[in-house]
Amino acid sequence: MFNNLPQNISTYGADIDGILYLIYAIVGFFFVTMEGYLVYAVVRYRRREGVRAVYQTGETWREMRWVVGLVAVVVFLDFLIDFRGADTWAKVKQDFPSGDVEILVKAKQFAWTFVYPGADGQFDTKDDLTVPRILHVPVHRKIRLTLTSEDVIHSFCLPEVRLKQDILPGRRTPAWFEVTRTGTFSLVCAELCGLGHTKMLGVLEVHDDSGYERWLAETAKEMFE
Ligand SMILES: [Cu+2]
Repeated sequence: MFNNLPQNISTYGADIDGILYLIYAIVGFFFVTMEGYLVYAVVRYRRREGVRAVYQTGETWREMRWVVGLVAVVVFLDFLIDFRGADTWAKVKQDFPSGDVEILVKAKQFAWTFVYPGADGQFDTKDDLTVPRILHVPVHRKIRLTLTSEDVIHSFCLPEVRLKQDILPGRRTPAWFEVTRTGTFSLVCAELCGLGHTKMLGVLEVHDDSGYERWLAETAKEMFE
């Protein structure tokens, strides 16, 4: 019923969705409880014929018990989410696995360009492949990205992979992912980067191994012949 997220095609997607659902559950519980009590109180204490309102001075310490108690509960829940989130953060943004495939991502107003190291496996050599708009990757492989921007702050976002990473001009930002199925998926810029921001669309094309090798060979052929 609450599953309105895009489909998950990433090895770490379930971890991120798990945190979202945990937050949904906690916030949902408080929302229903608090709003429920509000409605109850409005009905229960409404104005009624012949019933006089009572003036209450309040009791500081009794009220403080409620405030302190609820703050303690919320802080506890916050730690719960942090503990759960810390592992996922480390997995996605800190402990980068060595990549099976390395790709340089260049963002600029308003387009994506992807650079593949070519047959020699080295960047900045003659056989580098420069590909506009479509990010081609093999399925079930660890993809290491280096994200760069030529002008302003962009955000590299693959919704189905659950990866979103800001890109700052003048910096090389690492990212990684591994996809679990082949197909065509969305790639967007998730940072308002100028008037053409919404046109800054790309495509994530996930091939099987042989399809990827074939694509690499064909692209190299086209570029260097
Ligand atoms: Cu952008």
